Amino acid sequence: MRNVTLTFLAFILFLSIINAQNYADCGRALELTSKATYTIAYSSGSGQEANEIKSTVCSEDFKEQESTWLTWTAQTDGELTFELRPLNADDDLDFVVFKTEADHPCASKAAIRCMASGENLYSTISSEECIGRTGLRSSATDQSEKRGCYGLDDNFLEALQVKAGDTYLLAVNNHSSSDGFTIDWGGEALIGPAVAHEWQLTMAPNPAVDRCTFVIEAATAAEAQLEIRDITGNVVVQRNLSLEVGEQVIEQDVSVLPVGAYIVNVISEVQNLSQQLIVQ
Ligand SMILES: [Ca+2]
Ligand SMILES: [Ca+2]
Ligand SMILES: [Ca+2]
Repeated sequence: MRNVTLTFLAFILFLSIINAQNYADCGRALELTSKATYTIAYSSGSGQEANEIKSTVCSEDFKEQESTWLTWTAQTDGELTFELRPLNADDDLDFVVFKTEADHPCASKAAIRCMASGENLYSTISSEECIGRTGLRSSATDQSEKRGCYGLDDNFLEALQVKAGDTYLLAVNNHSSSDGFTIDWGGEALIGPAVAHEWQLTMAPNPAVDRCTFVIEAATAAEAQLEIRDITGNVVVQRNLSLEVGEQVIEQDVSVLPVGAYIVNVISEVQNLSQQLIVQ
């Protein structure tokens, strides 16, 4: 039994640790499909394309060094942060985050975060803050840190505010060793394949007595109007809605409506939805 357990544990370890030498080029970036913790175990060199990061806002000469390229697409809107933890705790990692287009990512990438801080060479000023763990976090307000470790440098940059469907690239360099790193995630946004939304209106309970819950599934964000009409076509309830992509729940008091059949309409420039509601 012990052997079976050890074999199983070894298999799990094999699954979660990824050899990075295949991911040293933008065109072969490792696609991350969830906010799981990934360990990129080893990286050597800069791949077949040796200078893909090029000059960015935080360094005139940001060359690839033991580089690893990762990519992901945001699944939902919101804040997204990550922390890179070098497997050698005191390694000096640098990174650049690019926003890009999914259909030609390497040609269209634009740097939006750039981290180059690290050791102060030939200086007695402490560089403790600028080696080891690095990444993006909610409390940071800067979008780049230059080489060395000066002023308010703390190895962390401002969080991303992502939109569903946006694609990102992350290039990570290791200036100290060819050992890898672990990436952990934070923020409420999800990453992974796009979730398909369709327009839909459901309501419960139906028949309703006092209250009815409308659930609207929207494929795009839209300003909309919810109206309830009686069987003669008179509007008896009218409400303005700001629909977001996805499911939203709207509570409606129907206790003042006379018993009978009604039509519930959700009207927007994009889509109209309609259902019959019975009030008892
Ligand atoms: Ca490369
Ligand atoms: Ca660094
Ligand atoms: Ca900072």
